[in-house]
Amino acid sequence: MGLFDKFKNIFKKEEKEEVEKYDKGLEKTRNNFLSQLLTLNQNHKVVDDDYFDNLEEILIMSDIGVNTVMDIIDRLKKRVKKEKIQSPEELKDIIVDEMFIIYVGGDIIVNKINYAKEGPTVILYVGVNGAGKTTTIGKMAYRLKEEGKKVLMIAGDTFRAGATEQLKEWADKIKCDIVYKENADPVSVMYDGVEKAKEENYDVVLIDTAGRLQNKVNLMKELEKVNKVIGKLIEGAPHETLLVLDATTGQNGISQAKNFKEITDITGIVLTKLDGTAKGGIVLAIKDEVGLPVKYVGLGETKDDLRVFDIEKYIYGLFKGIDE
Ligand SMILES: Nc1nc2c(ncn2[C@@H]2O[C@H](COP(=O)(O)OP(=O)(O)O)[C@@H](O)[C@H]2O)c(=O)[nH]1
Ligand SMILES: [Mg+2]
Repeated sequence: MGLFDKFKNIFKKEEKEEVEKYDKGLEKTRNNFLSQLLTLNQNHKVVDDDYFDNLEEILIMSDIGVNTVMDIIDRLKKRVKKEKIQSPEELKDIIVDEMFIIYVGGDIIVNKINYAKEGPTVILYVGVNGAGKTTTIGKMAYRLKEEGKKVLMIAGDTFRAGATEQLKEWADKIKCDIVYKENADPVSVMYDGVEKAKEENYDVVLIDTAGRLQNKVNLMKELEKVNKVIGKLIEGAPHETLLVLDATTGQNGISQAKNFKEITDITGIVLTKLDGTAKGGIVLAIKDEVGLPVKYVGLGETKDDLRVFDIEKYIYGLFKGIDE
């Protein structure tokens, strides 16, 4: 039995709601990718070079990333040879398996938040303008509050007009505490917020940051300062620095991730707007080409649309209907 059938059996019994969320969120990607794959299979009686050329193109079009696609194709070719596979029908299961393997590799995937053993856990959100940082913080705060945690949001983006207002709206909507200061230096807002969190025993602190400082060096200096100030108040903080990436930007997201990795110590990725793109294959490229785990995915704009990333549900969502 291939992985797809395995996932299908598991998900039939449990986690229905979660699976449906992924299912819906990946609809655009699946409609594009899976229909092309099925057409390809219909048009080819045998798995030959022409088949692989076409498959390669389909995978690249889903924004899986050229290098990652090459890896997948290589592995598929080896298996075809070894297992003497002839028809595309037989290859279907193996494509699912290999896409899963390319993500998981030999790694133990950790997408849990590294919570502090004691005191507040501080999570910093970075990423370019419009990636979805503020929205993600709103959704994340909602999730954590539902889990019973005492959550504080800090409006650390003091550059962008309206950014503080936007976070305040979220705070209102989900009834979350927030620290903000108009016309202030971001580091001073963060200082006040983290200090409050420490004194008033908050469980989790979510810090919003500005998307862009004129250049890489400035951003690096700013984040160094932020890390130093926060780390002085709470040992080990920030416990997580999550890079927020917009899935609809495709391969551009990959280069953003590589850049940010050089600027600061990124501990994970939040991939937003997966619901709004047909190029959801970017998840695989991030892991393979950037080497960072996707910890959360955004599957819509409402408070309920953030999910812990789950590769099994993702793969299932991508291939749902392949067996029909
Ligand atoms: N469809 C969809 N839209 C999203 C998602 N995450 C964020 N957005 C939208 O993307 C836009 C920019 O988000 P924002 O949080 O302001 O980005 P920031 O500049 O990084 O803080 C907003 O209109 C959000 O509603 C998502 O997962 N799905
Ligand atoms: Mg923002």
